[in-house]
Amino acid sequence: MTNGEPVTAADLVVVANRLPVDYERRPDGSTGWKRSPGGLVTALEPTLRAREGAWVGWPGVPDVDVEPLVEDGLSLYPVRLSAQEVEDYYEGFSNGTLWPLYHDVVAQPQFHRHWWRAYTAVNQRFAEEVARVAAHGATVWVQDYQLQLVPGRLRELRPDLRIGFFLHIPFPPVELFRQLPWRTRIMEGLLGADLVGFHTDGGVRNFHWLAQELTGATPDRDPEVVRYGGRQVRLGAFPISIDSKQIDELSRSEPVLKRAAQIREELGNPARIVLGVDRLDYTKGIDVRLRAFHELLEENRVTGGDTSRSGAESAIDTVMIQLATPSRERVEHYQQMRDEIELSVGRINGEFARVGHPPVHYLHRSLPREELVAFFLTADVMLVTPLRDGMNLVAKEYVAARHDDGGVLVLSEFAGAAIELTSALLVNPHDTDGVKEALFAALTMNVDEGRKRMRTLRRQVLDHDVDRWARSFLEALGVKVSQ
Ligand code: ADQ
Repeated sequence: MTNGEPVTAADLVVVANRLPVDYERRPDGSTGWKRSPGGLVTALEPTLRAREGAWVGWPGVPDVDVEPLVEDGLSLYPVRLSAQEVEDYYEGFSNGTLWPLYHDVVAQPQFHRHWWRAYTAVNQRFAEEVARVAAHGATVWVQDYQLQLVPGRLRELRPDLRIGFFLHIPFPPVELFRQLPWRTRIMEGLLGADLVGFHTDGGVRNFHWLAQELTGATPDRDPEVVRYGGRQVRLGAFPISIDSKQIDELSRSEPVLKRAAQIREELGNPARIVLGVDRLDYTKGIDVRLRAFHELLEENRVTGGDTSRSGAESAIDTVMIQLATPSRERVEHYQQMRDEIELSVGRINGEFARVGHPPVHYLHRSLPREELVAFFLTADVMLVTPLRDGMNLVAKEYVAARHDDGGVLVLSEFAGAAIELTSALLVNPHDTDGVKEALFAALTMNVDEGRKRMRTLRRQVLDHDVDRWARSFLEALGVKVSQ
């Protein structure tokens, strides 16, 4: 997989917490690289190749020194993190402070000075690595909340660079951001960029106000620009998307179609299948949808296999599937949440299962792409109920997979995706009755109405793919993007 020499003066540098490959120590003692292809790398690959690009990031394993490498034509520059830094910078400040704070404090953020110190040290290291590999006048695109100090540090080290920053999670309301003891330092870090991008206009507005309030930045005649340090910093909303065409094509392929039918059969051909797919995270509202489903079972409006229950004669035979990718398993809050979800699943199945027919199927693992698309294709209702989400790609993936115009999407109004996917059934995830009624409405929706809604959703998702997202960001940054 590895070939050629890494570029030494890259014209375009992407910086992210993780490289698009993971370093692996195999059981036999050998080491190697495993690709973890995400939407970002797929979207950026052609541009990175065309411009002699490089990617700077952590290889996913602490305390290893790895040389720069070339992977499928991309130059990769690993940044070393110690085990202590992973604990303090990544699990601590990034995921224990910023993640809950930026997601409307749905969990309590913790403020620890030693976490902050690790965050600044690691951001400094990332900035230094970029400063080493970027050619004179190069463009640098910094990704996400783990690296908010990189633009500012990089500008000090390399004023010749053109710097963009994109935040993949929500940028919080003013009152919440102001809780952060290091709020001014973070704002100054971000203002080191020439362009700061968010998923939504709400993020742009919050940032615009805070920049003035905390750093003395001044507004410009252009409402999407602030002036800071004698420079103009452009702000903008760039809603991220997916490789829609790839998912659409996959969903039409023979093996996926077959597998979709097979899944339904394995579930005992229920009248309706409800699906949830998430990284196991407390922001995703998995508990919300389990509660709504549980109440529908209790009210005999749906039945999960036990048709002999008295009062359930006219209930809709429904199975719920929850697929959850393991995530941040060393963080205590995540362990607790996993226990709570598994308790709820056990309770629902204990009350409503018939032998061999549990109403909730729960898989705590990551699935291959083809398998995931087969699940999307067989699900009559997709439940996406985060309490807060920057965008939520799962909602868009479900839509892209429904080439048959079938299926109904129930979507939280607190996901960034709700701004574009207005033909979904939008719900407030804090309102259990509202989620329950929307789920029931989705289960009983008239076929024509469902298809009409799905067609509208598909037009949006197929027209606005991840390639268009990357292109529009880079163009706003002033980069000429290759066709
Ligand atoms: P995430 O919080 O990780 O992303 P999301 O946008 O939904 O959330 O992306 C999750 C990805 O993981 C999807 O591509 C999904 O298919 C995949 N996935 C989830 N469960 C899976 C399973 N069991 N098996 C296989 N794959 C699974 C962050 C922000 C989001 C923002 C993205 C992109 O939190 O708000 O949309 O970045 O900017």
